[in-house]
Amino acid sequence: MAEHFPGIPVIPFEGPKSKNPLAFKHYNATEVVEGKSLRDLLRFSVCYWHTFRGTGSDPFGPGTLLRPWDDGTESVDNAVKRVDAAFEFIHKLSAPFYCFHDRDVAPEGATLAESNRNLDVVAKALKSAQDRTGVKLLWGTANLFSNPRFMHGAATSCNADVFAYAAAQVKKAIEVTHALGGENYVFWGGREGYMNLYNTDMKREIDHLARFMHMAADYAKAIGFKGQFLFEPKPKEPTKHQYDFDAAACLNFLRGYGLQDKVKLNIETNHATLAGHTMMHELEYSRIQGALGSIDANTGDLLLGWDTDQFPTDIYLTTQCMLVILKQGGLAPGGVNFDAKVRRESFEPIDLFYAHIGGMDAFARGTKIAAAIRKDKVLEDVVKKRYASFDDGIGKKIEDGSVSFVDLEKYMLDKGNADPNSSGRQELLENIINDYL
Ligand code: XUL
Ligand code: CO
Repeated sequence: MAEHFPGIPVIPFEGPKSKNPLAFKHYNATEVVEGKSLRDLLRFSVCYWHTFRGTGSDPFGPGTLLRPWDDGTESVDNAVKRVDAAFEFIHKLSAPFYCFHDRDVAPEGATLAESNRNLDVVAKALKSAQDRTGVKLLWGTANLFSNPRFMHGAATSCNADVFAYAAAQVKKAIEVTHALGGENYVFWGGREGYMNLYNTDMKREIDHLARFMHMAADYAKAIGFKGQFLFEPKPKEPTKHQYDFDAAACLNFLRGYGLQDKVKLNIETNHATLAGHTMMHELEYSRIQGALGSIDANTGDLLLGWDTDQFPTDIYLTTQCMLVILKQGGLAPGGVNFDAKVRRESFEPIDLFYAHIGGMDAFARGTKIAAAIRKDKVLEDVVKKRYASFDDGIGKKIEDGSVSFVDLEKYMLDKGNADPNSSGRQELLENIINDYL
C-alpha cells in the first residue's frame, strides 16, 4: 500500500525535554492517571470532516490545503482511496478512534438509494481499515445541513418530505454506525433552528424534532444498536437561533419530551463560548445532570464571534476540562474528539500532525495537572468548607426538605440575623491553580 505521509513515522512519546516536533511530550498512552491509562481515559478521536474533507476554503477564496492523495472529485473511487490516507494518519498518530458524517466519507448520489449504495461501498473500506489498524469508531452521524434540501432544517423543516428524507438518512447512518461498531451516535442540529420567527411555528418544529428523536431511539433499539445517543449543543451558526442552544436548553427539550434516558450530550468548546459560557460551565452543568457523554475538543478565538474550530493548545482550558472529566471518572463510552481544523495557511499535510500532536499533548498535560490538583484536594476542601453550614443544623434540614418557610421564619426571628459570611478566596485559588501549571 502506497504511503501517503512518507517520512513520518508512528509518533513516539519522547517526554517533555524532547525538541522533536513529531513526538509527544506529554501524551504517553500507557501512563496511568487516576487508575486509567491516558489512552483509555482520553479516548482521542480524529474527525473525518475537517481532517480529511477540509479544503481551507473560506467566504473570500477557494481551498488552499494540499492533499496529494485526494484527486478532488466527488467519486466513490476517490472516497475509497481517501480511507487509506485517513487510516494511515490516525494509525501514525496512535489515536484509538475516529468520527464521521455519512456525507464526509461517501459522496451523495442523485437519489437516496444511490447515496446509500455509495455509503455501503465506503463503509466496507472503512471496516477493513478498522480491522487492519485497530482504530475504532467513536461515533457516526448524518449530515443534515449541507444539501440545499435542508435549507429550512431537517427534523424541524416546514417540508414534511424533507423530514422524511432526514429520517431515512439517519436510519441508514445508524445502521452503518452499528455495522462499524460505533460506540455513540451524534445529533448535531445542523439547521434545526430559525432565522426569523415571522415565518416560523416554533412549537410545531420542536414537536417534530421530538417525534424524530423518538423514532431514532425506537429504530436503534429495533436493530440492537446499543451505542450512546448524543445531542451536540450549539447556539447559532448556521441559523440565527439553534434549538439546541446550550446544555441547559438541550436538557430542557429532552426532559420535556421524555427523551432524557435516551440521549446524553456531546459538549464542544467553541459552541460553549458562542453560547456565552465557558467550556467548564457546559461540562459541569452536563455532569451534574448525569448527561455528560463526550466532548468535541477545539477552541474558538474569543476576539471573533464565529466557530473557528481551532486546535486546543491552552493548558488552562484543558486543565479545566479535565477537572470536570476526572470528577466523573472519564467519558467512556464517549471520548475526546478533535472537531478542529488547521488554518488555511497551514496547508501542508504535516500540519495535520503538528495540530493533532499539540491537541493531544495539551489534553495529556491538562489531565496530569488536574489529577495533581485533585490529589491534593485543593478545590475539594475549599468547596466542602464553603457549604459546611448545610451539613448539619438548619442547613441539613433545608436539604432534607424537613422545614418550611414558616419554620425558617421562626428560626430567623429567634436568631435575629444570619451568621457572617466567609471569604470566597477566588484570587487565592486562582494563584494556587497557577502553581500546578
Ligand atoms: C458543527 C459541528 C459538527 C458536529 C457534528 O459546528 O460541530 O461538525 O460535531 O455534526
Ligand atoms: Co462538533
